[in-house]
Amino acid sequence: MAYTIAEKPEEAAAFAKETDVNENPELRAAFDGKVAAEGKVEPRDWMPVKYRKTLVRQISQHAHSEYVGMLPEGNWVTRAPSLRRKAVLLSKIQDEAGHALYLYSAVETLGVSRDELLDALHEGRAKYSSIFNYPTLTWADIAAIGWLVDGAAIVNQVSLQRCSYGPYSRAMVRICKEESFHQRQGYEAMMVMAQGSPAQKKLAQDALNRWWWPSLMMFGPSDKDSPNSAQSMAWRIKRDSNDDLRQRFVDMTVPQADYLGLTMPDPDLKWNEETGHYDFGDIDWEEFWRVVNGNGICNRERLSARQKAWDEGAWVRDAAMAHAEKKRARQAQRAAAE
Ligand code: BYC
Repeated sequence: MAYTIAEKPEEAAAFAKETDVNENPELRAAFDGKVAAEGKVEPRDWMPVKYRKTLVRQISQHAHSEYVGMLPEGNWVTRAPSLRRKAVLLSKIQDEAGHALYLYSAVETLGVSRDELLDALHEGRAKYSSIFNYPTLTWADIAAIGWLVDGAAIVNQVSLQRCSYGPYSRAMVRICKEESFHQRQGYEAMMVMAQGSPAQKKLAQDALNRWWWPSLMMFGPSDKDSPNSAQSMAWRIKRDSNDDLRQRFVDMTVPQADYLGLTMPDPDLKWNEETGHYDFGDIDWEEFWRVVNGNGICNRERLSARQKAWDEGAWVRDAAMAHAEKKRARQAQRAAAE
């Protein structure tokens, strides 16, 4: 379906104005009070229909991102340059699968089944992070993903640890611990390449050139073009704006690139003494929307890889269900005999 930014603010305004059918003012006041007091909303608490919808939207997109995010890295498992690198990459990818599981479970607490979520992904109806639609051409791309992509993810997710929805916020605490290891191993791998032979340094610089701008796009559209931010921040689902988080990432990452002796691919990047932040060049929002709308370099490949894995895993799911059924029948038989 075509998506235009211009349509979105209207949709968002209509969404915020709608009131829940049969909304009870006392329950609503209790919910608002809890959110204002930094309390956590739990699955069995009453919540506005739109709060639930927003959580399902954001957390499911996040889960799909972790799930699809295994693919660009999976591309290098058989070609990692050493046994150590291979073992680290394998466990990092397993961590991403674990993150997807925590997040799909968090969505299930909101009353949506995992099958529904995966159907939406496989049929191309669900969004996942734009970043995973770029190819991993060289080993340096794997290092750059750890350093930049996981680095950007941490900045976003540290903020989400304070999300008002309990299960999401708790999932974020655990995920952040693992992401921080991912970021460090990526930076270490990048350092080895940046300080290696001229050919290795060239690969490192090339990976930085290709991953820098897509990493900035991970934070989403500018605040002025972000239809969901205002309501999500009012409900304390999001705690910082897209632009604030993006700026935090830039400020954190530029000195790291300097330390590596690499050059940021942005001629407009410079320290601003007055603001105490780095100024940076314009993001190519056309590219961003193209990728978000399914027309990035790897969108089709990613979805067909996920669909194939799902189809080929059918016998495993069937076997697990048959085993669970047998176990249940055996237990019932034993209970009847006692
Ligand atoms: N890509 O109103 P906005 C990882 C969509 S995985 C695609 O600002 P919101 C890792 C947005 O969904 C980490 N779509 O939205 C894994 C919305 O569309 P709908 C992934 C994007 O939700 C493996 C529309 O654009 N992290 O770390 O307020 C290996 C308008 O945007 C993107 C998360 O998912 C994008 N980049 O804010 C290595 C974090 N940006 O739904 C690493 C959780 C925006 O209205 N998510 N859109 O049709 C969030 O924090 C927020 O959802 C966002 C967007 C900041 C991403």
